[in-house]
Amino acid sequence: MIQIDKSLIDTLRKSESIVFFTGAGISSESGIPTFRGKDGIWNKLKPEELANFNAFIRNPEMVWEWYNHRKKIIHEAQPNAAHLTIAETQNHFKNVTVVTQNIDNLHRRAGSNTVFELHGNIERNFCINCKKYYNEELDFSKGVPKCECGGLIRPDVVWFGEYLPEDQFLGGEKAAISSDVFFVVGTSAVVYPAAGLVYTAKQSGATIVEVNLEETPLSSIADYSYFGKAGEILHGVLEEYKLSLKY
Ligand code: BJW
Ligand code: ZN
Repeated sequence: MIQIDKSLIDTLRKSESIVFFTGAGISSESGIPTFRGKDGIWNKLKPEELANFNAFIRNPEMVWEWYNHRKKIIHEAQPNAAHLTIAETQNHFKNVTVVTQNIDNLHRRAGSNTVFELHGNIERNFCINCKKYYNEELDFSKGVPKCECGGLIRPDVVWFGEYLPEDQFLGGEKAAISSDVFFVVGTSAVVYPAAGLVYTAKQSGATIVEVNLEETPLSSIADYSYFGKAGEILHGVLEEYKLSLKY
């Protein structure tokens, strides 16, 4: 059991606005593979071959195969202790915002109310030609599904070289600027502009708390770093916080 610093609990007791900035590591305890690191899917598959628009145009079947495989895993997954603890913090703080790079919907399924999704959502799809949304189950029986206009349908996720959805990024940035405590959970923090929000929060005066299995490029700017499983550490922080309220 990791010791949570008393000074962090004191800071939390004075805090109104908490942000949880999350990445693939938070969902790994739900059985969803991460991208990088020891068990990352990109040890086997190269990101540039799959997570970009040119790859999709070159080989839409292969890219869809990858997303359908992940969709199946995501549908079978359940929110874990980390997602549930984050949702529970809503009972204790005035403003709790989740800013996630994940496309798996698990924060909402866990009960988090304010969630900004920086890299899209695997539940949605749209036509690359006319941008019409297709959020119902797609039919792959005749190959890659097409829009009524003839355009290919793609998942509504953000690939390399693509802009992040502006409303989602601005929402995340606003939350970062006004946060008192900014948790960075389960992300390798190498993908931009998402990772830049941690610097935005730091420059705005937030206390940065990193939760990861290992060090990341952000560890040096974190005020607190806890190395271990997100579910256990976040649960530990909330329990210590609740305990402190009794005295
Ligand atoms: C645990 C754990 C447990 C595990 N408990 N922890 C050079 C410098 C700077 C930027 C660039 C550059 N060259 C290019 C760029 C831009 C590029 C970028 O950042 N590249 C870098 C990688 C070099 N960014 C972009 O292209 C972005 N767009 C953009 O910049 O637009 C402007 C623009 C427009 C036009 C032209 C040029 C620029 C878009 C980025 C989109 C990223 N998309 C993906 C795929 C999304 C869809 C999908 O899911 O399929 O998003 S890539 C992938 O990485 C995914 C993730 O959201 C993202 C981040 O990964 P994450 O979440 O951090 O996961 P991992 O696996 O990396 O880390 C997991 C961590 O968890 C590890 O640290 C583990 O230790 C930890 N862990 N178990 C706690 N139980
Ligand atoms: Zn269309």
